[in-house]
Amino acid sequence: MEVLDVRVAAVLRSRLTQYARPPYVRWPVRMTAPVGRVSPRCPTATGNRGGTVPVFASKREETEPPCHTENNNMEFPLLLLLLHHLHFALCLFFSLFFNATSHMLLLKNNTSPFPCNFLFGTSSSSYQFEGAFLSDGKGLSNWDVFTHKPGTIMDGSNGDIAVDHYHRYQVNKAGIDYYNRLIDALLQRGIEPFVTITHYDIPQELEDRYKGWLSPKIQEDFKYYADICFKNFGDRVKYWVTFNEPNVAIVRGYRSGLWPPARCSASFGNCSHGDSETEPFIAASNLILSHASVVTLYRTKYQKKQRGRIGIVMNAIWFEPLSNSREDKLAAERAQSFFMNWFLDPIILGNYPEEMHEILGPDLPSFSRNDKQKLKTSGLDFIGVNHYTSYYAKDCIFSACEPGKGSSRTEGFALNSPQINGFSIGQPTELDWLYVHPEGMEKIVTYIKNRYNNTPMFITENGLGTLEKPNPTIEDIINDVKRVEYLSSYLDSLATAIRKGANVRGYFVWSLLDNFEWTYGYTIRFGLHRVDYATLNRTRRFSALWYKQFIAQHTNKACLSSS
Ligand code: PNW
Repeated sequence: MEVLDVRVAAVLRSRLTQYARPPYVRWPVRMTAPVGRVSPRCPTATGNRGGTVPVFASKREETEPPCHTENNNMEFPLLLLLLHHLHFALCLFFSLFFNATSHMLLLKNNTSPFPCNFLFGTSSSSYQFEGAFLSDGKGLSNWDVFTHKPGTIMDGSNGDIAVDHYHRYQVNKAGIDYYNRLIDALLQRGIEPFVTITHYDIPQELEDRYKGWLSPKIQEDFKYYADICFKNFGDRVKYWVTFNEPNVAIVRGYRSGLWPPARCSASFGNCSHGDSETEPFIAASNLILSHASVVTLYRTKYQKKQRGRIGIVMNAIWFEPLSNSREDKLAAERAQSFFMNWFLDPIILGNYPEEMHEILGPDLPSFSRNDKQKLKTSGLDFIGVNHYTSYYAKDCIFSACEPGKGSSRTEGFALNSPQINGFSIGQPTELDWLYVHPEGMEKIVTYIKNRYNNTPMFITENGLGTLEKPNPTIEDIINDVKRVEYLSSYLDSLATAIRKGANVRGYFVWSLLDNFEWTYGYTIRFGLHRVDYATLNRTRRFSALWYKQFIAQHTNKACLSSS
């Protein structure tokens, strides 16, 4: 009998008040650490099936004997379900489904398309998981302040407690201790921490003092904070991410104003301050240069000794032209340039996309010679890709578009939306921005491969958010077949891109647990494990078992076939 467990994601955060850069900058500092490295060649039973934090298959090195049969993998989940839930009919359904889906994607000779040492994992973020918002001297973040304002979050909630990870994961001492213990515990279990230095939230004090990302001063503070992270954790952390989805944070913070610091102009949203036409580009420029400063710092002071890699994570939507017309194809290109390439081009290629220069003119801040030099020598080691959905893109230069979302100059005059003129890019879900379009995974990965010279990629997030019925039964809670279908179809599409040569090194599901879904509060659930918010108890969903099984099959096959 075998157990192969998924892997845990962990959220890391340092509570660094005591290290504050003078006079008293407080990065509450959220570091997200997804991922587990799972490369069990021949997993054995661990007996660990419960608890709040799942613990998993350890890293097994190439010296381990090869696994015998794949059939063994089926016994444990089936038995576990039978014993634990006594829902016999349900279990039978699950086990049949397991058998049917977890063998998917194996190639004819029974090998997996995912290369040896491919990392499978799940992801999470500190604000969404940790809670403990005033513990251990942590300062307020811009998200703490934002969520406490009435009317900002759908269900009136906030991340004060979130899923209580800060307390539930281990003894609650000061922040650095917390992360040290967490990192050590992950490594002991063969799980590779993948640490995001900033996942949206920044100290409110920096907003108050100099308007956060609108000021170039933030570069020094961000560098100071990152230095503390490298110094304290870099001996064990080998994958660093400077920012999570700066494209989403900046668009929502400075164009639509839906997220902190809630700045926009009147035609873009309902804000008391801001300028949607110019501020997003100023904020992005300071953020790009902050990334470059921190990468330079890592390269010059730490990388040689610590031997880690550093990258950035982008939200990556695949933009499909609405029609075959040349205009719509160019519009899809522009939509991509104004969303993702806006950040990746300067970091990897040294300047903003040409279309941005043409359309924005002087509203696009230019990089000084010094900045360009810094960008050129820093770059990145990998691109993190958060991919969930695809949108249609339609031209608004040569044809008329309704004014409003998507069609503005700030988005390159490319109307982009999952539904245009009654055409829907895929199956809608319970989230208004998420439509199921698995082909988008292959397309976006291939696009990034071609544009950025096949830089190594990690799929740092992919997953499905769902609503839960009031008073759910146990079956409602654990039977998340839709999530399994979503994940398996996107993995299938990813496998195609890898077979065709994309340099993808890992894939992490968003998310390990249900958690605080930003302006949706706790109403939307992305977890492989369900959280009961009254008790904070965790319950494993079907998708967690399915993913465990999937990882086992693919990890083992890949390594056997390449050895
Ligand atoms: C990501 N979109 O956000 C974030 O990194 C996570 O914190 C978040 O919980 C997760 O995805 C699920 O939403 C996104 O509009 C925000 O395409 C917006 C989009 C996608 C992802």
